[in-house]
Amino acid sequence: MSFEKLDDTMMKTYPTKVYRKRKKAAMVNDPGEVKEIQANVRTIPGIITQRGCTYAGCKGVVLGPTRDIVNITHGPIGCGFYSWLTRRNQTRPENETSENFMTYCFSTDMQDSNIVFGGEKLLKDAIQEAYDLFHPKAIAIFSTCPVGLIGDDVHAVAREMKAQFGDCNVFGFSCEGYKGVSQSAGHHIANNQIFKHVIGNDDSRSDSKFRVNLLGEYNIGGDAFVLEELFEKCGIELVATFSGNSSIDHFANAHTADLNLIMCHRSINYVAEMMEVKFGVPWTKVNFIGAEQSAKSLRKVGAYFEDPQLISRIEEVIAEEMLKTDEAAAKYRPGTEGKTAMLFVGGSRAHHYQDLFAELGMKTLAAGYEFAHRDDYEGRRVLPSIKVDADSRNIEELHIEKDPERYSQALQDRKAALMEKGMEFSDYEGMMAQMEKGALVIDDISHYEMEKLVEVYKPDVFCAGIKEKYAVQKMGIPLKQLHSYDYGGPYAGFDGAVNFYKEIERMVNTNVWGLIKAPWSTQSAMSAKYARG
Ligand code: CFM
Ligand code: HCA
Repeated sequence: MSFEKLDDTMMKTYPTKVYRKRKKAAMVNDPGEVKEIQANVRTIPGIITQRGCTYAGCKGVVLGPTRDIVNITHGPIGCGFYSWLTRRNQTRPENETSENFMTYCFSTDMQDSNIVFGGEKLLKDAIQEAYDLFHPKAIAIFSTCPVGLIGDDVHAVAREMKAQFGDCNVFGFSCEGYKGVSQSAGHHIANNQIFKHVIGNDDSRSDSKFRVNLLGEYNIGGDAFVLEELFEKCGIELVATFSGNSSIDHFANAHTADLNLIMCHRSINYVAEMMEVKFGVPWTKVNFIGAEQSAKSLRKVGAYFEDPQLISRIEEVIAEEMLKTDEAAAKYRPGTEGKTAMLFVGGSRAHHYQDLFAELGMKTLAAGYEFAHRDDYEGRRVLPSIKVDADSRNIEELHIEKDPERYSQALQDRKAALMEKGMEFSDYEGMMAQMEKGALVIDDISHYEMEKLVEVYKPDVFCAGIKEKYAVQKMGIPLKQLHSYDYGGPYAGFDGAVNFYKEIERMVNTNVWGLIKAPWSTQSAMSAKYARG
C-alpha cells in the first residue's frame, strides 16, 4: 500500500481546510532524513481525538501516583471520579502505618450554587475536613474547568490554609482542563508547582555513592517495582521516583541526587531542567522498555559514574537478566516473527514499546503520539524556551521571541555547563530516527483516521487506550492497552519484557476477534435502522 493510496482513503475525504491541516501531522518516515512534523497544536474542532485534558495531565498523571499527598479535585464530582485510579498506578507504603491516600477520591463536589456564588468557601471547608481527618503532610488542590471560569483563587486559599495549619504543606495547581491543547500543559503546570513547593525542602542525604532519581516513571501495572529491584541489585540508590511508588518526602530531597534519569521525557523534562539549573543535577534520557534498552540504560548509568566496581556489577546483572529474556524471546518468537503492530499512545510509549516489538521480530507499521512535541518525534531539541535561575523558587523562562539576546546567552551557558560535565547538549533519540523507512508517523490521530488505517493495513495488534479498544476489536483486530496495560504488566525492565512477550504472542495468535461480525456489516436493514437513530 503506497502512502498516496492511504492519503486518498484516509485524508482526502476531509474538507479541504481540514485536509491541509491534518496532512502536516502525517508522514512516511525516513530515518535518514527526519522531516518536520506538526505536533502539539490544537485538535480541529469536530474531530474525535484520543487526547485528554490539562487536569488529567496534572492531577492524573504527574501528582496522582504519590501516596501521601491528599489530592483534592476542586470541581464537579465527575473529574475526580474519572481520574480515580483508572491509570492503574500502584504504590507500596513502607509499612502498615504509613499513609496511603490513593484509595480515596477527594473532591469538593461543586454544585450549581457554587458556580454562581463562588467555590472558595467550599474549598476551604474541604481542606479543613481533610486536615482534621488525616493530618497529612501535604494537601494539593487541582482546579477543573469551572473553577477557572468563575475565578476561584485556589492559590490564595492554599496560602491561607497553610499558614493556619503550620504543619501541613498546602499548594494549588491552576490546571483547568481547557488550558493548553492536551494533557501536556498539565504536566508542565504540575512540574512547576512541585518544584516550587516541594523539591529542595529536605537536604539530608545518605552516604551511598551512586544516587539517582528516576523521572517520568509512574508505576503503571507495577513497572517501578521491577526497576527498583533492578537498581538495588546493581547497587544504585534510587532517591526519588517521580512519581511512581512515591512519597512527598522523596521529592523533598530529590535535589541531593547525583544524576536524573528520565524515562518519560515528555511529561517531566521541566523538572529535570529546573533541577539542573537550580541544583546542578545533570540529566540523561533512559528507556527501560525492552531488554536491549534496559541493558543500554544501565550501562549509561555505569558510564556516568565511571566506577569500575559499579560497571562490573552492572555487567553481571545484565548477563544474568539477559538469560531470562533471551530464553523467553526464543520461546515466543516463532509465534510473533513477521507480525505487525501499530502504536498510538500519549507521549513516549508509542516510541519505547517499538523496541519490545522488535525483540519479538515484529514490525511497527505506524505510530504516533497524542500530545508529544516535535522534539519527541524529531529527536532534536526544539527549544522554545530556556529556564534560568531567577534566584528564587521560581525558575524564569526565557523565550526566544521575547528576549532573543538573553535567550542565546543562556543557551551558550547551558551548552558549556553540560560539556564541562562530559555530557552532550543533544543527548537525544526521537521516534522518527528509530522507525523504519516507509512506516507511517501520525500525530494526534483521529478516530476516523485510525479506522481507515486498520481497514487498509490490518495490523496483527493495535496498541492504544480505552477509547480505541472496543472500536478496533469490533473491526476484528486485538487491541493492547499501552496506558493501563489492560489488567497486565509490569512490562518494564527484564522481567517486564518477559511478561510482554508472552502476552503479545497470545494476542496475535488469538483469532477470536476475526470471528466477530457486527450485525450491520452483513444486514443492510440493520445499518439503515441505526443510521435513523
Ligand atoms: Fe509519559 Fe506516561 Fe506516556 Fe504520559 Fe499519559 Fe501514561 Fe501514556 Mo496514558 S506520562 S507520556 S500523559 S509514558 S497517562 S504513564 S500511558 S498517555 S504514553
Ligand atoms: C490521561 C490518562 C490516560 C488515559 C488512558 C486511555 C491513562 O491522559 O487522561 O485513554 O485509555 O494512561 O490513564 O492516558
